[in-house]
Amino acid sequence: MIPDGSWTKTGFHHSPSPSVQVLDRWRIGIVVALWNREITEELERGCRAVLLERGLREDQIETYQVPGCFEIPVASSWFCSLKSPVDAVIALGCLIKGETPHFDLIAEAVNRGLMDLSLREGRPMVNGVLTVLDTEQANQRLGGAHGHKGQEAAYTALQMLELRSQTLQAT
Ligand code: DLZ
Repeated sequence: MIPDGSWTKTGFHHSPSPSVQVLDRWRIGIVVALWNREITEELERGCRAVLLERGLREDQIETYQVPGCFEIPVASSWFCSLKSPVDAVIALGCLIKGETPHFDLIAEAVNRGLMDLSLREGRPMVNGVLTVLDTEQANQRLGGAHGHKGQEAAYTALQMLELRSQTLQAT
């Protein structure tokens, strides 16, 4: 079930229907990493379900699949350099901590990459990458005790696009 917006431990998740501007004009790119695929497929499913349920059309949402989280920032940048760039990107992936420093290095690279891109492009890059110790922690974030991070990423993108509409009207 898709919850309405609410305050949770992790922040506010927006529920009001998006404005006409958002529904008519904005396009959203989803970049989903295929590493830990069962988990990331569910992140994407929940994310798309919220976007469609809130009124976006299928043609306003495009997905790029990448091998792993490390590839997310560059694929996100490709969304920004399209002839008709997307207005926000939602990054979905799952990093599971192993016994090497890989986890921290990739998590740091993805965070930094998305933030740099977001500031450079002036577009939201929503970070829906799970960083967990094991699959149980991941499942708790796919509709378990810690909500559904794919759905939350969708709400975050809609909330940022709504804010962007307002700031453009004010200038
Ligand atoms: C190499 C690697 C490892 C160890 N773990 C993960 C992971 O938990 N989640 C994920 O999305 N990707 C992982 N990768 C793959 C890297 O993100 C990347 O795809 C490769 O290093 C190739 O650049």
